[in-house]
Amino acid sequence: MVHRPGAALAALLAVVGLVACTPANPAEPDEPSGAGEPVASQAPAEPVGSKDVGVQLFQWTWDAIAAECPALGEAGYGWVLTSPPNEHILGEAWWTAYQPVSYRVDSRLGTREEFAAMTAACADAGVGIVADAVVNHMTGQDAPGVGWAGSHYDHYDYPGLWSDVEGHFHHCGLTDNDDIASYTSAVQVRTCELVNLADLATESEPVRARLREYLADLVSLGVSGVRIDAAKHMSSADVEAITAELPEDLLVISEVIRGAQEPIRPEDYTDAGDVLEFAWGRDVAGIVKGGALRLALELGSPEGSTTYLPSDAAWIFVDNHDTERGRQTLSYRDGQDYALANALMLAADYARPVVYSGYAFSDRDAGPVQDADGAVLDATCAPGVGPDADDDDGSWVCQHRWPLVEGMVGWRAAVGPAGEDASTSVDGRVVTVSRGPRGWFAASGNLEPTTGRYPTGLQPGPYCDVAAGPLTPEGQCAGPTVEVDAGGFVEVTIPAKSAVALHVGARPAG
Ligand code: LM2
Ligand code: CA
Repeated sequence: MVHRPGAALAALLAVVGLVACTPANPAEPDEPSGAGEPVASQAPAEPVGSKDVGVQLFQWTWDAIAAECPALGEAGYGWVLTSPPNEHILGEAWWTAYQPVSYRVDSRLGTREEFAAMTAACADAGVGIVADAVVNHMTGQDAPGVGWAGSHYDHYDYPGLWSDVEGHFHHCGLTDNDDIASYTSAVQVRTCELVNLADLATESEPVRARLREYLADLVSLGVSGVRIDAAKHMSSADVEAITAELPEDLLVISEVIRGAQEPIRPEDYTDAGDVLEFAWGRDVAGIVKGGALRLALELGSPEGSTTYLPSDAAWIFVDNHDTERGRQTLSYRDGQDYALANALMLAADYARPVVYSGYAFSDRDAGPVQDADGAVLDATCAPGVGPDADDDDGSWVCQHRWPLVEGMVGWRAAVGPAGEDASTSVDGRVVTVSRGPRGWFAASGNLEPTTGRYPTGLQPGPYCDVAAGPLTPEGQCAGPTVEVDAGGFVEVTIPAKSAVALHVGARPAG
């Protein structure tokens, strides 16, 4: 079975009851109304209600995700990417999660029951769960040990699951220690070991069958999708075989890090489903720092200078748990530039976005805050999270609640996919995006506030600037109110390296 990327997303959204619906009173993609026309005669535009935004809640417990889901759904997020849910090695570092010991859904992030309760609570809030599936490898430990749930293991022996004598592991014999030495060799990348991690023989049918069973178990627990970790280290045929029996509507997102000069390409994996496009986050970092923001909205488009995955197969992100620990992308430490990059991602027409949300760290290996037994403590978001907050190590950065990020998630949910009334214009380092009568967005790469008068497709009247955050629970603007005049024009001051965002779903009450 072949997953069709666009169809898989539509189906995911349908599963959680979020499929884009045509408003009862469709807004006309008209020119702004002429001066003198009475405002009351205008048919109000309505949000089109598409929720294609994911959020990676890195190292959040199942209980904490369940508690966050109502707010996520309210903000306009469609799904959560979790950390791996299966049994893993012991230890404080975050990356213990990437060394599986068994496929028991029992980890320091929560039990099987808690996982199931999370998928149910999130479904109630209209939010899907996508689980990170580590299926390329097992542990990288040379000494035997015991996993989180009590399973005994040795590097190449996982009793009742995998064993060397049955041929479940690769020993590539191509490098000194069987580790991958060169990414220009596809056979090394796929059959040698990634940092000593015991590499499963994913071309063999018994291995594939057991991995299919694990993914089916996740589906039985209510997931709407899976991220295939280290997909580059398996052939695309292996990924297709392992995911072949998943329900047609399940989201499959392969992690294939794009690398220059490498023979294995993200494009090779689109038959299994969607693929993460790593180039977007790398490219946007320099663009936002430089300030020519127009380029960020061209990434992946035919006018852009880069070759990316096709839009309908791609998921993009400003950073993830790996890249925030490297130097190639922006991260929460970049403050306002980072918030702006997220806003541009959410305003872009290319692909679909994944917001990242983790915890502050100075040591690359440092895990999330844990109790004496190693169980991760439930994440909480402090009031006032945002680009200027000074986060102590271990505190939850809650990027998904930063006002500009959350406001733009609501903007995207309200304006829906770019239709024929979508347009973009550039004025120096200011770029504006119009989504006809549903929304308007302006971002500035200037280092000083920029004041200007701009045309929009919005109906006249007051709108909340959601760059300052979504509507308050009382229906008030979180920040400034912007008046759209009778001709459809706005006069706004865009703060330095920031944005102004207006949409039909966020208008001041009264
Ligand atoms: C991934 N995608 O392909 C994950 O996104 C990434 O976070 C994982 O690496 C990697 N693949 C394997 O799943 C992380 C982390 C590594 C860590 C591994 C395994 O970035 O640093 O490696 O997980 O836990 C650690 C040590 C490494 C050691 C290895 C095996 O850092 O020095 O290698 O464990 O013991 C001898
Ligand atoms: Ca492999």
